[in-house]
Amino acid sequence: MNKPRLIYFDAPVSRGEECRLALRLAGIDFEDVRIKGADWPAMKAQTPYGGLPVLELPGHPPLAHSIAILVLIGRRHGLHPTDDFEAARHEGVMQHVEDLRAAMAPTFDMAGAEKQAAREALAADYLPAWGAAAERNIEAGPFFGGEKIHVADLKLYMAVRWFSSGKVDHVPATIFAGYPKLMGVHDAVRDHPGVKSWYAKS
Ligand SMILES: N[C@@H](CCC(=O)N[C@@H](CS)C(=O)NCC(=O)O)C(=O)O
Repeated sequence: MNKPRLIYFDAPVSRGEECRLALRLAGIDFEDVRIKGADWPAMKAQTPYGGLPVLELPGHPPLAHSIAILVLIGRRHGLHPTDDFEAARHEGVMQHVEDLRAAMAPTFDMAGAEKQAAREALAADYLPAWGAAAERNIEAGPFFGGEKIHVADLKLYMAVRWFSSGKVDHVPATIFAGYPKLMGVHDAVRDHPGVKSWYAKS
């Protein structure tokens, strides 16, 4: 292995895409390994914890769990706070995004009326509470920690972008529209030159 490899599914979404964006913003030349769904079952047990993304760095065992990957990239490349308390605050909001994904996850295996009821219940209660909690933890903006982009912003961006896309059935695309700081983080990441350059490449 000559250069870092980021292994994820073949889709520009979620935990894998936020790690790709972090590597891009860090200026790291990496191999963007995209796994087809059909190949995953045979690979799953070979990964550290049975999930993707996995980051492979020359000279190290594979690293899993998106927060660990993001924090490592961030610490090494100026995309995670150097102050330990502020760093922990950023790790907290990243866990907040993981909590959101965990709340949504059971609905992926549902269909029909069951899925609709579960999603509408989340949209009525959990999702607004999630947005309000994110909002009150964002300081002056435009990013989570202020003027500078960090890896935590990438994780917030991917979460908000997912809902704003309108592709989450039975949840209004405007679910987070009432949280201007949260939407501000989304917009600031979307408009960041490094992020724009990643999407311009394809
Ligand atoms: N805590 C892990 C979760 C990893 C995870 O569940 N990844 C999903 C894709 S976003 C996955 O690998 N799903 C397939 C599976 O669990 O078999 C992280 O933050 O990376």
